[in-house]
Amino acid sequence: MKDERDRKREAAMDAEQPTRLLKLSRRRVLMSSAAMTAGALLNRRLPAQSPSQASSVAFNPLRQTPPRHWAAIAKANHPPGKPQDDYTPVFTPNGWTLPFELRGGVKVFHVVAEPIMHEIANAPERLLVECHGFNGSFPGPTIEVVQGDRVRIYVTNRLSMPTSVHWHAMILLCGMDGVSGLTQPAIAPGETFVYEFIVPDAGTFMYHSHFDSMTQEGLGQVGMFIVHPRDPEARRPDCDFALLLHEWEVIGGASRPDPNEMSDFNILTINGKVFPDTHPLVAQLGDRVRIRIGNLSAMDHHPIHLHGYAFKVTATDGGPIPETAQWPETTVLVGVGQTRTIELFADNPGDWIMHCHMTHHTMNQMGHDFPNMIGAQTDQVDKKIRSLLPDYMTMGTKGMWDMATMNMSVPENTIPMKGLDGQFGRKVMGGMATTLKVREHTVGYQDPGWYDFPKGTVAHVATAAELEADGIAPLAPPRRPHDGPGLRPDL
Ligand SMILES: [Cu+2]
Repeated sequence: MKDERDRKREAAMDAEQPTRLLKLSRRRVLMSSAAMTAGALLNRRLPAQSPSQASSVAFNPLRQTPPRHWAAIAKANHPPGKPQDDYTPVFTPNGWTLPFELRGGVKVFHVVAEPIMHEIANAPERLLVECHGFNGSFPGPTIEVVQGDRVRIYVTNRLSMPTSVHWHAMILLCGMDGVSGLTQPAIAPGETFVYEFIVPDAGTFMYHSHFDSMTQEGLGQVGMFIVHPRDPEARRPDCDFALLLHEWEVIGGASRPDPNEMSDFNILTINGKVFPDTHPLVAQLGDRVRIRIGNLSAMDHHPIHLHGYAFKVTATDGGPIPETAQWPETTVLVGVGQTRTIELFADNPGDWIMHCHMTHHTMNQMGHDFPNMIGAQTDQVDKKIRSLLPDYMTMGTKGMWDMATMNMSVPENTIPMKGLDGQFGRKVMGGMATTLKVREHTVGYQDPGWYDFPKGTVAHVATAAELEADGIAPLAPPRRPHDGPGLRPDL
């Protein structure tokens, strides 16, 4: 039987949120109110901060919280940060940084949302897509400022549909958040809106459409927004890279990515390019390297794996991670809508691949909806079909690799087989991958070409003498799983 208090509580909730009550059982209501009571008691027991603890945190009006003291931030009145003097400019491989004009101490930017043709891969296997972008490119140009800068950003809509721009993960006054319908009207085609704010926090942020996000973010209205710390004592990296991850479904022969696709993506890009068209990250031996990775893919989180190094995740889109809380990684998971900043000390020269470790994300348009032919014996079938089609050959019996090495004809504007022609042959990998090239001498971020391996440091075909010395039997011909036991000694 319900007691009087329950009846009153339910009646009160009913009045406030009639739909919510339908979903909450009385038991759950009681449990949540019990949890709230416990939480309140626990809160009361938390020790008060001692005066010494409080004063050990230096006052920084840019980081005042809570509530954010916007007036104090405005009063701080910092001069506009200068590239080189105040920060090491970020390098966006295959991309560019949006220039600004200084007007009365304010950095003025102009962002233009527009439909574009974008080249994902260039000749000989070329892929052009009809997408959206900012200022003629996908992803949009990197916006780069210094914490405390006052910025004024004009956004012009040259699309045939309304739009808006959201400054992703930046903590701003609500009216500058760029969420159409909620914090501002949508920007109509042909209109220009203006956003103005003082940038309160340093970090790796992004910007993207917040109107019909599935369509517009999906079609490429995305970009990176880098804020360097104002603190002159902050450690500056020698190289600073900005990478933005994205994904599309582009059906073979088509040029319009399908933003309605929910799960099957076949074009996975870093700064709008697929490997091997991604420009390498070039660092000099001894450099402190910072790599900022953002993910505005539609549906996939990407575990980005770097060879040759263990790095530390030093910041997320929520802010810097204290040094004592950082741990080493070789793979960093960058979820949709997240940024991760990693840092490493370039002490291991070479050509190091950096790629999403989801194997389908490094395959371009190959491997999708393809029947599983691995290991199939098709000689007899092929012979029969050849009487009708003289060049016929069943493909995929040795995986995707055999297809990548034959010059199969594919629809125009399609890149199923694009892979790397490296100094040791063809690498069957495309999509979400790039390389970190560490050299003794570099010229800016210019691609230094292939790594010149010191003699005797590359894995090679074992010689007869090596095999004999270590008692390894020279290799047998290929076998099939049911050809009898393998080399396990107990079988
Ligand atoms: Cu991935």
